[in-house]
This record gives sequence, C-alpha cells and structure tokens, in this order.
Amino acid sequence: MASGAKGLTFSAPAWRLGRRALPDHPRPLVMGIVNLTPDSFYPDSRYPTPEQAVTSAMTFVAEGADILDLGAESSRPGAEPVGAAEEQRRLLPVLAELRRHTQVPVTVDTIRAETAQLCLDAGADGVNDITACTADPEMLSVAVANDCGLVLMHMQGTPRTMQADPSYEDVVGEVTAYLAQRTEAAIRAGVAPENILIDPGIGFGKTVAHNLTLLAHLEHIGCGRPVLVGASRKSFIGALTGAAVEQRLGGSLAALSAAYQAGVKVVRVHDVFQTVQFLDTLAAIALARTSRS
Ligand code: HH2
Repeated sequence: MASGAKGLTFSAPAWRLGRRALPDHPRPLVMGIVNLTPDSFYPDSRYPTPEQAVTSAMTFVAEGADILDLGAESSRPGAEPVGAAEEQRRLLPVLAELRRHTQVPVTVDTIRAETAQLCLDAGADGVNDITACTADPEMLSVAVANDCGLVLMHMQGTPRTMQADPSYEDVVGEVTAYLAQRTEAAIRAGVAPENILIDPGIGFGKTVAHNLTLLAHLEHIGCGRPVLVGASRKSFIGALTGAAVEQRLGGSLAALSAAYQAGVKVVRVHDVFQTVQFLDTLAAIALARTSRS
C-alpha cells in the first residue's frame, strides 16, 4: 500500500466502486454503516424499518458520507444467520428508496451471491463480503459479471465461533497472506484488480492484542490493493477502556487516526458527522505542515 499520510500528502491506491465516481479527498473515504437489523452490536445503529434506514442513510449523506454500507444480518460474535429471504426482504425496499433519493455509492454487506445479485440489480455498486467470497462459491462470479466493487475481509472462524479462542503466530503476516491469497483468487476468477478493497477484519476472530497489532501495522497489509478498516465502537475499545458501546466514540477516533496515518482508503463507521470532522481536521493539519515556510 502507499506510504499514506506519513509523507507530505495523504495518498492511498485508487478503488473503483461500480460506475459511480468516488471523491478524491486528501483523507480516507467515509463509509456510513446502515444496519437493517434488530440485533446489531451497537443499538443506535439498528434501523429495523425501511423508513428509519432511509432517514438515517440520508442523514449520513448530508453529513458527508462518501459511501453507504447496507447490512441486514448482524455479524457480532455469536450472531445467528437470518437466511436469504429475510435478508433480501430487509435490503431491497431500502435500496430502491435510496436510489430515488441519492447517487452516493452503496455497498451491500452480504455473504450470499443471490442477495448480492438482487441488490446490484436494484442499484447497489459493490459487495462487502466478510468471508472474502469463501462462504458462497458463486460470489466471485457475481462480482465478475457485474464488474462491481468488492470488499474482501479477513475473519478467523465464523461469527458464531470466532471469539472462542482466536490464535495466530504472527497476526499481521497471517492476515496479510490470507488477503493476498483471496485477492489472487478473485483476480484469477476474473475480478478487475481495481475493484478490490481488502480489510483486516478488526474484531473478527481476534483478541484485543491482535486488533491493536493490526491497527499498528496497517501499512503492511495492503498487498497492492487499498485497505478498508472498520473499528467503529468495537469491543476491543470497551476492553481497553471499560466503556460501554454507547461511549466508544473517542476510542473509535483514535483508531481512525491510525488508519489515516497508514493511508487507509476507506473507514467504515457508525458516526459519520464526527468522523468527517475528525479526518478533515487531520488532513488540514497535514496540509499546514507542508505549507510552513
Ligand atoms: N464490521 C462489521 C460488519 N461488517 N464489514 C467489513 N468489511 N469490515 C468490518 O469491520 C465490518 C463489516 C460489524 O459492525 P456492524 O455492522 O455495526 O455490526 P453488526 O455486524 O452487529 O451489524
């Protein structure tokens, strides 16, 4: 990955998200999380009715979200799958309504190829697959056929089991090798390299120490592709500080600082307004550093 913001200017490799152009900010792009669920780990991020989801998504757009990520199945530790029919019942009306109101790019957080295809037909621009296209053998074909954006995330185990006993000899090396291998598999299947964004999967089969080590070494995991980081309000912040999920904004901003320093391309967050303000201020300070005479 690029040297990020350590040098004079912020730079991250480009990412193509379907046919919709992404802005070129001197900071990571902000992806707002819209959970169409009754059980996501952060209660304030749950929008169980289509009306609530659309209102919240449009608020995120007004606050400066660059991308919206719609998910209909919680992946919190211990979560049970909801099933394809229910997932689609939750997603499709919201996507249709969003497409009437905004041109902001939308990704869909799903591990099912059928759901992905229906959402792409309904106007989504990319797929965010937390299993890196390993859960559904058809997912890579959907990504190829639609020439859409594709997020490949690392997870050890499954949401039901992943926090039981996560273990690595070298978490940065193993996560990087896995993401490189999944990127290669996607390219071999025909996915355009520029469509791929990779993600170390903060909180997915990782201890607090694993998460911190990954956040401290984000610049090493790129394997030539841009990186997404999702650390927003996750439990490692609670474990470090004792804060309940409602009180983890400060820790989430600290993780954003690490993402900015490493030249991460996209940050996936619950708090769009505060994130945009935080990153714009960091970027302005970096610019002032370069212009001092
Ligand atoms: N984290 C969550 C869900 N999807 N996708 C990617 N690519 N990266 C992440 O870090 C990530 C993700 C968990 O956050 P949230 O969606 O708010 O919770 P829940 O899964 O409980 O709905």
